Amino acid sequence: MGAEPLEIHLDDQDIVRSLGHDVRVGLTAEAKWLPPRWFYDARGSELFDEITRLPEYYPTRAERAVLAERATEIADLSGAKTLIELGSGSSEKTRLLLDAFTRRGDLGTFVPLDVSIDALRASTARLAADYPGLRVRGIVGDFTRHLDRLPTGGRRLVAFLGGTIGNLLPDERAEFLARMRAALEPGDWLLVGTDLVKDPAVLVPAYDDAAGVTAEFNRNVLRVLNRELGADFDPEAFAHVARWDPDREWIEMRLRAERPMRVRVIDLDVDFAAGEELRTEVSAKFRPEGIAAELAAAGFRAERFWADPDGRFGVSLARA
Ligand code: AVJ
Repeated sequence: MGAEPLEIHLDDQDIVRSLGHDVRVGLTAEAKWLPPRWFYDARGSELFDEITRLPEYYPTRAERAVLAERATEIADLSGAKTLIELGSGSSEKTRLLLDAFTRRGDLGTFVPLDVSIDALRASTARLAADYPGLRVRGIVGDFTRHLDRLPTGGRRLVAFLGGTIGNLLPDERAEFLARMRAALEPGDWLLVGTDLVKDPAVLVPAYDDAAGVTAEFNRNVLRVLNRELGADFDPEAFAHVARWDPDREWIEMRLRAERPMRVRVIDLDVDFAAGEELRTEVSAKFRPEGIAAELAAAGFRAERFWADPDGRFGVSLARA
């Protein structure tokens, strides 16, 4: 059947407009910040793939262990005909689900949605080649903005893996889950992966690896700003910071200006004091009871929760 042409809801103009908006809001704020979605250009998506193979970065392996064990159960319980994956990236772990659905002879369509057109092009081509008979409909879009563009009809399972839901702030997360629920019909399912609260001695190195790949990934957002908005950041003048916030139970990635700087972005002069930090990502860690409560508050029925044997990462299956 092969991959269909990508459906593009985020074109270059959109990207520049919405990146410009985020820069105006985030870089003029008292405490500077940028949303993490801008990491994922072609290079950023590659760096993230590299992160998933680092010894310190356990979430990908832990989630894969859960999916390997539960994929058949997920396919049986949901009986889905369409698998939609939000923030799909390379869709590597999703193959475990595709294999289980294929064994049932059930799945008709796979719909990966991602902000990175390059990552999607590569993954849809590979998947179409490896799963003959599967209809692959890639959507270039942002899961916080384009939930209304998901295909309707048939029983759907929406997979939101990797712990990416943790990149949303608590109020954004509640809004996202409510909108997700509204986009689904009774009988549809949501599968969501969440990294779990654990010892900061394990958490922090996962976001500050010895090889410095995460530091490069973090600085990549400045390269994106330079390219897309003609900014003049010197990425090397920013140090990578990963910090555990024990009250909010999240990891923050920051970029710390190593000297005073004035950076030109669009029509803004952005001043950094020496040592000033720019927050580039929040990655929330969860407790099982908290996840269940958030799903219920959004109108989902949490049916299953599985963690890997070391209790590092959880996967929840909920019914709309
Ligand atoms: C893919 C968003 C889940 O938050 O762990 C990896 C991204 N950031 N290392 C995460 C990330 C730094 C990752 N998510």
